[in-house]
Amino acid sequence: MALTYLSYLKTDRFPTPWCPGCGNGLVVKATCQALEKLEIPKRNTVVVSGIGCAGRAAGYFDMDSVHTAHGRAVPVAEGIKGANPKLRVLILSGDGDLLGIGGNHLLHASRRNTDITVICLNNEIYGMTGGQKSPTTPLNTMTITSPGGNVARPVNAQAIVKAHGGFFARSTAYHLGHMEKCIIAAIEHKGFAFVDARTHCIVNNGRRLGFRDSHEMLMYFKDTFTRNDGAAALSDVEIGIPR
Ligand SMILES: Cc1ncc(C[n+]2csc(CCOP(=O)(O)OP(=O)(O)O)c2C)c(N)n1
Ligand SMILES: [Mg+2]
Repeated sequence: MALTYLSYLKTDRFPTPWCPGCGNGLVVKATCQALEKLEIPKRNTVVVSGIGCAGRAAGYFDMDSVHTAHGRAVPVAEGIKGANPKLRVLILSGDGDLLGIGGNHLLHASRRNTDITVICLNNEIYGMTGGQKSPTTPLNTMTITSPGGNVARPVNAQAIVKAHGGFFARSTAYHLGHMEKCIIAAIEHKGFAFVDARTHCIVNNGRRLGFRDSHEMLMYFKDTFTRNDGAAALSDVEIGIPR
């Protein structure tokens, strides 16, 4: 019997711990719809997460999953792939987890071109711990640890991954059909693949920035990002799959 997207999830564990209005569930849904479209069996797929709100994702997949220590989703995924290359290994984790504490692992996994799919639930913040600035917080953005505006430039994951010949794509929680396509292409890519899945945190980020509700954050994605599939590189306000 064909699998439906919901059958990839442990729905009996719902509700998730995510706040009302959180975009993480949309990224999980797009991931499951990608798995459904690709008719990927549950048996030979492993989902790995680190720590954070996004890091809770792995526990909701009805397949082998690992909730690793903070920042360690990538090396654990590499270990799984190395031990059994027949397994398909997906990571769903946060921007802080993958690009902050785990940034060094990302650098070297992309350099090694390990055949894993990394879906970064990027809310530009450390959501779980209350809204501290993360490695993807834009310049000048106010957070609880940058009350006068973030003075550091965000990490350029696209440049890191592409410099090593890996697959990179970006989409948002508003552009769900597009996100699903990006995740499908990432899963189909042989080698290291990274999807910058922009998601919104209304409770610990958006309200501080003046958004009244999560719908306004989704409309921000709609109004800000333009599609640019096939370009050599994406600008900060573009979604797509660069060459
Ligand atoms: C070694 C270690 N350092 C710090 C923490 C505290 N901590 C828990 S979640 C988190 C940030 C997670 O941010 P991100 O990966 O962006 O996930 P989000 O909550 O935003 O989805 C931090 C710093 C921890 N659990 N372990
Ligand atoms: Mg985050």
